[in-house]
Parts: sequence; structure tokens; C-alpha cells
Amino acid sequence: MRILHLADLHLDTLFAARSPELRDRLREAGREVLRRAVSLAIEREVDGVLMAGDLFDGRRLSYRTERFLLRELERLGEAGIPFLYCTGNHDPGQGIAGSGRIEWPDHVELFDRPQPRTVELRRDGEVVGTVTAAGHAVAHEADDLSTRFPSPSSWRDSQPAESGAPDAVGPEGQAGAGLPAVAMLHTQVTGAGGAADHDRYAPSELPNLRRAGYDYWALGHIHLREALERLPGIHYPGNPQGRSPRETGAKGALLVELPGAGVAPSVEFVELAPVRWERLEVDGLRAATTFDEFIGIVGDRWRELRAEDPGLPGTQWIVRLVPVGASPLAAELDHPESRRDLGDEIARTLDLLGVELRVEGIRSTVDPDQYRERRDPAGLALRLLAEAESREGTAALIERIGLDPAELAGFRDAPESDPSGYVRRLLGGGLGARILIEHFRREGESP
Ligand SMILES: [Mn+2]
Repeated sequence: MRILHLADLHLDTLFAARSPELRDRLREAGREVLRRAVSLAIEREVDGVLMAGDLFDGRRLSYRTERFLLRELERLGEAGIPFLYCTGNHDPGQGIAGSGRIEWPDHVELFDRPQPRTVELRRDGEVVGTVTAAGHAVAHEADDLSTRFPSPSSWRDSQPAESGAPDAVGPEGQAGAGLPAVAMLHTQVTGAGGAADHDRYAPSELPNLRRAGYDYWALGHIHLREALERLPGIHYPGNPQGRSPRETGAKGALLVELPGAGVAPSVEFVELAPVRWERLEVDGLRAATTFDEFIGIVGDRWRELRAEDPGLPGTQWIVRLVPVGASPLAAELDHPESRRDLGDEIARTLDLLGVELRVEGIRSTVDPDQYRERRDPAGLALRLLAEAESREGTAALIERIGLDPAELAGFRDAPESDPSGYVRRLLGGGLGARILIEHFRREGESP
């Protein structure tokens, strides 16, 4: 049996925080990834496409996306491939736009109840295996639904099988003892890699999944691709299209080949996402004294990365650029306008869909220690700023020199009850020191 395992497509995500252009592009990418998955399923002649929950992002489903989805499902249907879809926390039950209003074609198996149901997959009329699945009926499913899954032995053993011959009585009468059994569920497995980033809906335990008797668990919910176990196969495919700067790297689906009951499935990742998010950390910026030189270094680093992992032809990239270490441009990059201009220029130069510049990790090329030791007001100012970096330090500073935060801010009424927090925000974050040091540096350079 061969299946294509997808999850967490989140069709019609709003992307409210993005620009209108990016929003449209990302929604289009969600549809495109579905089209690619359907083409892949047809090309590789799978026996079923499994969508392990969160096909939709929420109640809102545009007419355009709905039509698109039904057209793509039709393509699958014409190829004789069933689409098995269990609901998740984003698209639970019957009331939601997707699973409730859509008239699903006959080759779609919707699992929207917490009670598992088993269906058979066929190839040329012959049963090749089973898929057992349960869905979320409510948005905040707190139960471990995996414990409700029946053991495949309940149908495998219902008739004595002759040396594993696939002729025992199955859920509908045919699935045999030697045939692979797949389980599908939208669940947060305790301890999975990306678990900290996701809400604990329908939590399950890995040891339980291991001994449930299935050959493969097609999981959904955690957006990070992860193999939790090889035998039985227990896999998160991750979402097939990244939705935020944290969802980086190649994204797609898993092609799973199941030779038979009790045999390790072979699992192949196939990249599908037309838009990829990446984080690019760049150091060694000390020599770049102009924006052009800065862009040159970033470009070299970007091309190195893409040589290792070029992505699919035509992939579009959204890059979170994180320069780190000493840079002569540190002070200039404190200005939001400079950051925006530089980001735009990098996007143009490297042909990227978007660049977000995060400059918290850079500092001035001047060593603050050499100034901090000076026995003059500049040195004193830097020492005070260093002290103001910590909560305790700021409190001690205020106390020692009898500092009135309201005075410091230039008005009478203290803006809040926590004066040390206020002073720390005024002086802290390294900004005050950076501005001072940059000032010294320029002073030193001018004739
Ligand atoms: Mn989910």
C-alpha cells in the first residue's frame, strides 16, 4: 500500500500581519501546494491521500478556495484515488465552513467524530490495507483520542489467516492478516520536537501509539516535520507550506510505502511549498562600511546556503535576516527607515519575496571597554549605562544617586509605578551605550 500523508494545510489563513501583496501570495501558495500534492499523488499512483487535520484554518473559507479544493479533489477522484481527511482543532466537527458546508464527493472520507472508523483502501479492486481515523468534533479536544483506536488484530485475527495470506475478515469483510494498518489522527504527541510551539489539543503518548498495533501513524498538528518512530512508523509531515518566519526550511508531504503488517514502512519526504521562509544569520560584517558592501556579504552567504539546498525550481523566498557581531553600520541600522531601505534593496538584489531585518544582534565596531575605563564624564556615563542594564542595577543606581525618574524624563509626573523599569527602558537595551560609542568613534575620525 502506498499513501501520501499531508497535514496542516490551513487553507485561507488570514495572514493579517502581512502586507496585502504577501497575504495574497501566501494564500495562493496554500492552494498551489494542494495542486502539487494532487499531481504527486496521481503521478506516484498512491492508494490514498491522507490529510491529518487542519485542512482549513478556520470558519472563513473563500468561495475561490472552496471551488479550487473541489476541482483538485475531482482530479484525484478521476484517478480513482480516495481523499481521507480527519478534522483537527482548526477545522473541527460539522459546523465549520469546510467540513460542514462543502458537498464532499464520494471519494472523500471525512472523519469528524472522535470515535475512530476504519476504511479499506483498494488497488485494482483488491484491498491493500486499512486506514483507521478519528477527528476533532470540538475546537478544544482535551481527550487522548488515540486510546479509542481499536487494535488492528481485532479484524486481522477475526478469521484464521493461512501463513499471513491477505484473506482474513476485515472491517468491511476483506482486510487480511498480512495487510498494513494505518492510523490517522490530529494530535499533540507529548515530547515531540515542535510541541512547545503548539497547543495541547488531543494529547497522546508515544508509548501508546507504539503499541497500538498499527504499522503507521499519520499524524497532524505539529508543524515541524518529525519522525517519532521507524517501526511502527510514527510521523508528522509538518505543514506543507510555511506560514511564519519560524516555519523555515523545505516543506511538503510524506510518501509512505507500506509493504505489509509488521514491516517498517519506507517514508520519503517530497518538497511541495512554492514559498519558503528562511532565517539567515550573517556575521563577519566588520569590513562592510557601506550598505553596498553589506549587501555583498549577505549575498555571498545567501548563495552559499542555496548551493547546499536550492529548493524547488521557481521557489520564492521570504528571509529573516539577522546580522550579528560588530558592524560599522550598527548606529545607522538603529533607524527603522534605514532598515527598511536596506531590506528592500537586499530583496531586489537577491530576488527575494521579502526581507525582514532583525538587528538586535549587532553592535558597534568600537570596543566599549576601552571607553568605559576613561576617567572623564564619557567614561562615567558608559559605566552608569552598563549598570542600568539589569533590574537590580537600575534600582541601585536610582537609590544611590537619588535619581528622580520623572526628572530624568523631563516632566514631573512619573509615568508609572515602576521607576527602575522606566529608567532601564530609557537607558537600557544597549542603545544608549551604542549611541555614545558611535559618537566617540565619529569624533575620533573627524580631523
Ligand atoms: Mn492543529
